[in-house]
Amino acid sequence: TDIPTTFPKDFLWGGATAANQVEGGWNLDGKGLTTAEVVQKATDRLHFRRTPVTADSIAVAVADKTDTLYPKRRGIDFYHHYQEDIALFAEMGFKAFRLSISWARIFPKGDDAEPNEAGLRFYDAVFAECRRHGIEPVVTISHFETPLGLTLKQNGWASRATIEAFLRYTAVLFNRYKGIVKYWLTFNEINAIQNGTTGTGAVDADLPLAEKAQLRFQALHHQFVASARAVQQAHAIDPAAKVGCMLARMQTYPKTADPEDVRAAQFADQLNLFYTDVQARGEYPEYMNRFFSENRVQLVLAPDDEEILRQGTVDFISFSYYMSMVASPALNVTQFQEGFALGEKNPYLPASAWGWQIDPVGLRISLNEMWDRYRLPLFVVENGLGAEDEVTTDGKIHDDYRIDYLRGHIAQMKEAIRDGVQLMGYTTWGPIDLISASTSEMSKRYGFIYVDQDDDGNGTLARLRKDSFYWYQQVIQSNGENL
Ligand code: P53
Repeated sequence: TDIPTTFPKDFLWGGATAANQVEGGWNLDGKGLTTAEVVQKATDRLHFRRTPVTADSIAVAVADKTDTLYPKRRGIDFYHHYQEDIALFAEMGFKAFRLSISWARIFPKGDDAEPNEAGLRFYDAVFAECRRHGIEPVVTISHFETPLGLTLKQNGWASRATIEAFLRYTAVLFNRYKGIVKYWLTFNEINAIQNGTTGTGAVDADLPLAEKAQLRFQALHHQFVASARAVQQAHAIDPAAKVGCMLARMQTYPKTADPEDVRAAQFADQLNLFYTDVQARGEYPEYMNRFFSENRVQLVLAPDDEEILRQGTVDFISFSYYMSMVASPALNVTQFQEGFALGEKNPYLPASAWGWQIDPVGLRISLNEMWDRYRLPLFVVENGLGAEDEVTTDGKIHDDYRIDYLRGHIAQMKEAIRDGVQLMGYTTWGPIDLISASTSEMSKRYGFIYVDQDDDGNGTLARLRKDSFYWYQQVIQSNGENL
């Protein structure tokens, strides 16, 4: 049999962004507010978790018409720079551009009677620009951008009614972009329900701990059902469409060879992979029944839900990969009440300035594990290094640290392909500098393209090519041979 030795010819090289981190234009052309735009920027960069959202903080945010405390309102003004930015992606040779649609541009309150034509026209123009450059759009339908209207009206995904609102939104997208968008992702990092409002669009910061898990898993269940129905809807509207799920993969290692530590790591991996188990295999895995019962989570299921989950499994599996984790035997349900955590230090790995442990081999391990478990095509839709960059006096950015990070991960993807893993593509996170999701910083930069803007929103917004720009260009040009 043939053992592949390299990246497939049609490999989707590119980059990935999200509307709320790049677009700006937060109140233009009829767009409504999203939950992303009411989260205040973090005060501590190593504070991995977002500033909590409460009913009071939302009221303050809604009354505030500026972007001072809310950098996601300004993004990098992709709303007005998309032609220039997509042209730069094309110059690097991108085959794919992953972006999200902001639901509140299309349905400003989330469940309006009619879609907002001006919002749709923006994405028409973005997709036309991609097509002009031969770039395949990969579209995330919901990337931490629940319309605030749904939060205020029904506490977002905590309510089952949000499923219907979502399906009206997806029907508009699938009909309008039939033949234009082939690859869709339903929910970005669906396991971000662990981060509360960001993932669920529900306000739960003031709830007692025990009630948080209940709310978040119920919200998640509604997302699972919505996602499964969207898969079926997409296939009915456009038989050529491919719909994937998306997980923040947290590859976890045991701290020592002590079987208790090994079991702790296995458990942590189960709690991470369970989301994809549901979306790819069409049912909740048995181990979650024990977890739910031990943590007094009681899911409310409608009569058809299990059948919907079985019928609406995904066509491919996408995930983000930034780092690996070390399991602590103390891991329990509090992980789901307090949000993503960096966990214990791995003495064998370096970490970024934000404490994210850099582990290229972990990507090969994850790819193998996920391929073995699901036998579905995989797509790495986020990977990258957040770092502060320095512009030299001659306008250059020498980001060799970023090149090293990406080179290591691409080399390990190649190993995984040689191991037999089916890999569709690789879109790096933030091909252009953007606002960070967790801390809302501009100075946490991921891009091949530098954007002249600081954490307070000062700057010309000029776009500059970093050293990594030219490096990635030749990686794509050589189809991953020339690293
Ligand atoms: P930032 C944590 C762990 C892994 C992925 O994150 C994460 C996060 C943050 O919630 O999110 C994804 O900008 C997410 C992107 C985000 C990117 O990783 O906090 O899908 O929206 O920007 C990087 O450095």
